[in-house]
Amino acid sequence: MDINSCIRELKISNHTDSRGGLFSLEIDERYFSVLRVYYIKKVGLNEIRGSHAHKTLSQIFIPISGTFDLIISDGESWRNITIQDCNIAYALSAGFWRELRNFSEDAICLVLASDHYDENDYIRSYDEFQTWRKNEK
Ligand code: T46
Repeated sequence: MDINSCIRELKISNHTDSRGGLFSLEIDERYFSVLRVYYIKKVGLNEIRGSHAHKTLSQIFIPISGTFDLIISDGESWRNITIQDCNIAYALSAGFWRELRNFSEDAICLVLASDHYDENDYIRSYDEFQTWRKNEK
C-alpha cells in the first residue's frame, strides 16, 4: 500500500437539530473492528503526539473539535493533512509513520483502534521504521 491509499476519508453524518449537535459514523466491520478507544485533548502549543508507526494496528481518527495536522510518512515521502472539518474521519492503515501536530487549544481527537494496546506494535524511531519498511516490501 502506498502513501496515497493508506488514508481513507469517512463521512461523519451530522444530525444536528434545534436540540443541539449529534454526529454519527457507521463502521464496516468487514474492514475494521474496534477493540480500543482513546482520545487526545489539551495538547500544548508545539507539542507533537504520535511520532511512531504501527506494524499491525489500524486506526480511525475522528476530529471532535478544533484543528490539527495529521502527518504521514511511508519512510520516503511525507503527506500533511490539515484536519479542520469535523464531518470527516480518517482511517489510517497499519505500517505508516504518523505525527499529530499544530493542535488548536480546543482540539479533541477521538481514535478508534483495531486492537488492544501493545507496545510491541510500535516503531518509535524513524530510522528503524525506514529499515522495517524496506524489509516489508
Ligand atoms: C497513535 C497516536 C496518534 C496506554 O496505556 N493505552 C493506550 O491505549 C494508549 C494510546 C496509550 N497508553 C499509554 C502508553 C504511554 O505510556 O499512554 C502513554 C502515552 O502514549 P503515547 O506516547 O503512545 O501517546 P501518543 O499520543 O504519542 O500516541 C498515541 C497512540 O499511542 C498511537 O497509537 O497513533 O496517539
